[in-house]
Amino acid sequence: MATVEANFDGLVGPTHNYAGLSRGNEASIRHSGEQANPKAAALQGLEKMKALWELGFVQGVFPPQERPDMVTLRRLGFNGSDARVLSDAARQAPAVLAACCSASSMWTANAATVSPSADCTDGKVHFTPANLVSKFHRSLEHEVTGKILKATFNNPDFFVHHRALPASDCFGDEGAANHTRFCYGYGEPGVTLFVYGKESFNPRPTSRKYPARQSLEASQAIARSHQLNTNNVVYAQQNPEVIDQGVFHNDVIAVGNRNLLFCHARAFTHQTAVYQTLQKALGTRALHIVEVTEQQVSVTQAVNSYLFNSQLLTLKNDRTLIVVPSECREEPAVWSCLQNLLADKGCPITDLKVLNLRQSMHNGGGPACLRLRVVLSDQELAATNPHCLINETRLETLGQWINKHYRDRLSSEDLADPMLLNDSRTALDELTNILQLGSVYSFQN
Ligand code: SUG
Repeated sequence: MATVEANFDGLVGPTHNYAGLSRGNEASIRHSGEQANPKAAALQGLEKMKALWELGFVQGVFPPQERPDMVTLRRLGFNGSDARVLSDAARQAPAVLAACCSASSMWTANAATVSPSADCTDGKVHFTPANLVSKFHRSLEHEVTGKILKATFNNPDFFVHHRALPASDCFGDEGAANHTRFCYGYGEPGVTLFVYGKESFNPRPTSRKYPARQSLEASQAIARSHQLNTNNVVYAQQNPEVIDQGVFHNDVIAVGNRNLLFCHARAFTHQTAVYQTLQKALGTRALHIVEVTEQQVSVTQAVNSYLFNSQLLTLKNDRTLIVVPSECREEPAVWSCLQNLLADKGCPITDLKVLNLRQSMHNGGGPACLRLRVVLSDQELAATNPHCLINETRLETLGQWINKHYRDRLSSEDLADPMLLNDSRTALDELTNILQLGSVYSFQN
């Protein structure tokens, strides 16, 4: 029985814009107010899916959410026609309107935590949508995320869908961005590493300047409901100092694949102990650690380039590919670090792919943010909605769909345009047909 790691990438939504909504995420603040290009953003994301599919990986697609989020705007007291709701919100509460228009669901690493069947006592794949309570604009995602996950993995013989954790900061959950699974083969039981930024019920020193988003208690709750074996679960605290330097998720400073961990030397508190605990949990076979020191690449350079927000992928010939954003080429220390790793015969990272994801990067989302990893056996893959998987026809259809519906310019003044709402609904309605998801959006009911 073959088992693969499929990557489900978020399709960028038609309202992609730069609203500066994420304090603690340096790129989001730096590019706040700039004009965005939703069409280019969506095409860049599609190119990424194409590139990985062409390399032979199983590549899935995750649709965007309905934005502007009219249900939330009405819940917040705006009423009348849709046009009236939008214009009142733009006048009275532009920041609320911007939050309700964010295309942030594109970063599917934050959509959910997924545990493969090999790790769960009941032998099924478990999904928990992330509540994302740390940021208002992202807290609006989990309900529809849950619907999309159910429509994509729609077979109770193989898939278990949990509700998001309670919507409290005590259980702040940012999904797979703080979750890494180590294993030898994808189908074998693995070790789950949960990285948290704070302990809600046992406060210890945490970040000061920027909020820590993930709580230990959230990760523990997920480990319980996913029925993970406690011997195979490791919890590590993120270094609070790096959160204050813009590392708002662990995947901005560390990435793992199979028995390889690629990270910065300042990623975790008690970093050596974390390595030892992971190695112990993995048993007799070695955990490869590729650690980059502050002298080689500073945390600031890592945050600017998103070196660690890369994807590590096992190629068919068992070599390991690293997929990085083009910003890595522009930061000399990072580029030379990558060249040194590739030249080092003892380094498990052997191949490199550079992608242009500029539109997403300007909001703090690199290659790893854009994908949700779902490990699937061949039976589970066969039970997955096939219309959500990338193939040549789907790539062509989605490319045409983007070119037909997306604008190539979007600024904050455009968010109240009722035509943007209508165009987005038309596009999403068509998309649910392409992906055969049924009615997942409120405007469809
Ligand atoms: O949650 N940016 C996202 C970026 C998420 C990146 N994901 C991972 N690291 N896995 C965030 O901060 C910015 C939106 C704006 O400012 O318009 C935003 O939400």
